[in-house]
Amino acid sequence: MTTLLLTRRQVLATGAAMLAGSTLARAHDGTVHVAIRNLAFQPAEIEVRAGETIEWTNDDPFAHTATVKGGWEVMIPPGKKATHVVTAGDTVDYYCRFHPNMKGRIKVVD
Ligand SMILES: [Cu+2]
Repeated sequence: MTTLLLTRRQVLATGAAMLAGSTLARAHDGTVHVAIRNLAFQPAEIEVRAGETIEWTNDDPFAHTATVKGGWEVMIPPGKKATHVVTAGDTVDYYCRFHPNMKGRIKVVD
């Protein structure tokens, strides 16, 4: 029983650490970098300010997109980079049109 509780706490602590790590991709030069590798946005969640640029680098050998349903879309060819300038209303979830399991989130902060 005690062992089980400890295990649960350890699992919760690990999850919290992973969440904290996901928001560490803050920009210092006005550009936030997101890598695309093995069908995943890395990091999947980023925080940006309005006016900053998100730059995706596609390290996979096939095309991806960053697509916001009902909003904008950026095409990222294999081996290339593509950018999007963040606007104030851009707190959005996005995905890849070709691989809908690829998901990312952009949070605009002040
Ligand atoms: Cu894709």
